[in-house]
Amino acid sequence: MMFSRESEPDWWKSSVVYQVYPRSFYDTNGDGVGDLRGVIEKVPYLKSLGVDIVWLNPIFMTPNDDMGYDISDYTKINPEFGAMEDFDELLTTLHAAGLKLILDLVVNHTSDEHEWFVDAKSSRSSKYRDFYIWWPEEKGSPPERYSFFDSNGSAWEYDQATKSYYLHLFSKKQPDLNWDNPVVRKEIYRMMEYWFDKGIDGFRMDVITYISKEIPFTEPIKGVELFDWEEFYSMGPKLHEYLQEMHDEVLSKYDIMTVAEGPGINPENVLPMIKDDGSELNMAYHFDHTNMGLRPRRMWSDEARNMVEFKNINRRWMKVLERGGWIGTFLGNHDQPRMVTRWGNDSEAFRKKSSMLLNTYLLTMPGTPFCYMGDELGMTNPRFDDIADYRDIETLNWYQMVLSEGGDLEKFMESHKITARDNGRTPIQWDSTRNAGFSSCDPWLKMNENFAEINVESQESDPESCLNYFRKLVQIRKKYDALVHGDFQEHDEGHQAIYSYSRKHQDQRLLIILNFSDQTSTIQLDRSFDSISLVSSNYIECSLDNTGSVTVSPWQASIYQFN
Ligand code: ISL
Ligand code: CA
Repeated sequence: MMFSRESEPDWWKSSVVYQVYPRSFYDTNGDGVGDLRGVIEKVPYLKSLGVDIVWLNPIFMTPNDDMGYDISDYTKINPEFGAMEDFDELLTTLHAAGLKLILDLVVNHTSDEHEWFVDAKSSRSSKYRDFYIWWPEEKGSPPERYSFFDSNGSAWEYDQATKSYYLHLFSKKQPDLNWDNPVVRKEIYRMMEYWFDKGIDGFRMDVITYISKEIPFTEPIKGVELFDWEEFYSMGPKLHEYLQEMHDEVLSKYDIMTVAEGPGINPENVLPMIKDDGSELNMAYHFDHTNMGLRPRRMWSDEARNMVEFKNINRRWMKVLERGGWIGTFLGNHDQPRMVTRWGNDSEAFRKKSSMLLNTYLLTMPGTPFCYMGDELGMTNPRFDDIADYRDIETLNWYQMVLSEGGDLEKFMESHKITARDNGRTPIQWDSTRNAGFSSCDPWLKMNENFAEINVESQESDPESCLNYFRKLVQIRKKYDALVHGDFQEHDEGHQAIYSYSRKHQDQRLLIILNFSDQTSTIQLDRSFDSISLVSSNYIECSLDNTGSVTVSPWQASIYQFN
């Protein structure tokens, strides 16, 4: 597969992104909630990782119905996280350390406590009424639309005061904005300029693919599965018109990066949104792998670990790069379980090896790597037994739905020990003291009980630790341009467990072999390799003779250089 991109590499192509979920990063004022001063204090740690860009999840005023993805004021800092002065100091400190900062743009919806919605809801003649999407009751019931989070699954909430329904694809406290209203778009662009003028380096754009709705709503659509709704809601009729307007009005005026969180995108429909003429956004990331094999409400199935399908998905997305697009590569984030639990093996025997393998995957694949806080340590799922330990509206509302349907709660809880979003939101494990050094008081979400074994302090001093292996991989990514701009050539595509590929750019040739399994395997690569040398491996022994025959140990990840 050939797609070496000779064009001048934009800084966001060769950068490594590190995602900080501030609520769970580090608490400096003893309220059990991470804060901006906590991020400031940990900038030396962020710098030590070698990463280039920090992506902060939403830090704005919010009632926390969806942990900050329900914004009630876009230019005020959530007081739980601190004040604007703290933000200004954080930005200055990150820039002084040579790190860039991107924020989370959540403009598909606001909180229902945003002044726009409070006013819009007060009267049908409010000047903000058309900031949102209403269905007056005299038109009868609105056409069925699915809400990802709502406890009754419906995306329409009835408002008694104005005898109308309003649309919310997420919780009823997250009313969707009406992007067809030019005044809404103007307000959003002004808000974006406010943050760009403060010096931020870009935005990760929350469900940006949903902002253009199919209005007027057509007839109800029946029997749609959960992830098909992502397809249905995304890439609406005016999405490109709005993104091009956003580009012309705002994005084009700054040296910034933009990344679309892209539920519902596919390798065929995504290109217009991220083509390399820069007329819309810089890159996007998809969910084809993370949704793989999951049933509605993130119920687990063994298909979720089908490595052949995982490779097929990646192969389809490589075509986007071939055709001039750019993607973000991730396994973990604040909506995902811990990657070593979901994709690796978090048992005592293989947790470290598989964590190193997954970070090798992230840092050697094409596209910009998005590394999630704590995954550099090999942090695992907490596997909460009790629904009372969960805080995420998605899990709590789905639990209520299963309960009201008389469904199998035990099966739901067993599945969510693997798949629930809270698994990736437990506080960072800094050391082995109380609350893992995250806070002086009990945190907002229970710590993972294994923090005495898995924490930054114990790994800092261990040259063989996940943390130090992550640092090494970041340096390898920076050393070899082939890992950023090189092409992607697979070997042994059909293997159920081994993922092997080479990356080539100018005179650089790297071979990566990853064994996504507990078993030792011997494979015959589909070619021989001249003068091959080991660049890095998570095993001491890793034989590869120049006939292309290689024996790989469980969860072995090796990077070779060859001519
Ligand atoms: O809910 C989904 C289907 O399982 C996800 O694909 C969802 O559409 C996607 O993860 C969007 O997530 C983003 O928007 C949500 C917020 O809760 C998430 O934290 C954020 O990442 C609503 O703002
Ligand atoms: Ca705090």
